[in-house]
Amino acid sequence: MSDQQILNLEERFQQRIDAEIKVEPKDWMPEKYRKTLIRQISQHAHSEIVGMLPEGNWISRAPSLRRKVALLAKVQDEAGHGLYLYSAAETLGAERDQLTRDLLDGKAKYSSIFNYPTLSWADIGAIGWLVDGAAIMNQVMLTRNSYGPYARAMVKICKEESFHQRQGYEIMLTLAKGTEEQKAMAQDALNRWWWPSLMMFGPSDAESTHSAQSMKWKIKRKSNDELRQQFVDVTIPQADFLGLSVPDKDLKWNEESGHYDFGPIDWDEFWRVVKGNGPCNRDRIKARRKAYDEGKWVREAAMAHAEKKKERKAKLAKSA
Ligand code: FAQ
Repeated sequence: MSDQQILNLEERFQQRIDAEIKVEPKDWMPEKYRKTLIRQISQHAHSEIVGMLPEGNWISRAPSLRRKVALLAKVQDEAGHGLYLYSAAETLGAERDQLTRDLLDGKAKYSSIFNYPTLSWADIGAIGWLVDGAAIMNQVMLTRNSYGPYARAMVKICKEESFHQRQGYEIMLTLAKGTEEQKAMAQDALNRWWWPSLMMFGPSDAESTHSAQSMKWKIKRKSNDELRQQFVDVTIPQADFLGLSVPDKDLKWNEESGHYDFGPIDWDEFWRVVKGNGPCNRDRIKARRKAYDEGKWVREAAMAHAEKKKERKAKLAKSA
């Protein structure tokens, strides 16, 4: 294809995006659009799968049967989200096994937030409230992203994330209205998860390398900073209702802008965690590697079963 033909195709592609027409797997798309989506969708899928680990740590220690059932269901939903997202990446030509190996080899990113430890039961409440709260804030915009399979997967994911957020907030509410010791646990969890939750939205708009192009292609509809501000504005009244306070001495309501002003984010910490040097990065990858190695026989058995089924079907077709 000549450069001019590619330029024409790109122009037509952008016009379709501007007209809010969804891109589907068999449509022509610029190679960079395809690669950007594979990068973002696979990072998101990896985040869901790695995100099961900090919570999985508390399934056997949940304080009641009801809490255990809800947490099990939540962690199971996260596995499901990972699977829808890997499937969406496959529609773009990515191979699932390669995506997994990129994660295990440290080549692919996943959300910084899952590299922090869950030290107490209150952390499960804080994750549901803050981490799922931040995830929804970002993911509601993704239900309207320009790539059809990703947008459709996000609709179901957002419904489930909303249940996750509520179960987390309910845990925080129970602790905050409980004994002094329980309230202190809830406050301690908020202290530790607040800033990492704000970091989840990614670098500031000025430092965000992909935002401009992704907004033009309507993969992203809102910038990292816009979503972060929206999250702060929604979450502070929820913290007030709990009678807890966020660990930010600069936080204050700004009458003029109609938003909360908040203090500076420690971007050195963010990049340290993203680059593999957070408190739990090594443990997380080690756990995923172990699961991959121990699951080898399951993958092999599933492949052998699929092969047998295919052969049986071919035999039946021949004899018909
Ligand atoms: N952690 O140019 P930008 C969840 C990287 S799901 C690590 O702004 P972009 C559910 C970024 O990849 C949570 N890396 O990038 C759950 C890029 O690096 P690259 C995950 C980060 O893509 C809840 C570089 O920095 N959600 O929580 C992070 O335009 C509870 C420059 O950044 C999604 O993945 C970070 N926080 O915007 C599960 C949603 N932020 O690739 C269990 C989909 C940025 O060039 C329990 N993703 N980076 O090497 C997105 O919306 C976007 O990818 C952003 C980043 C907004 C995350």
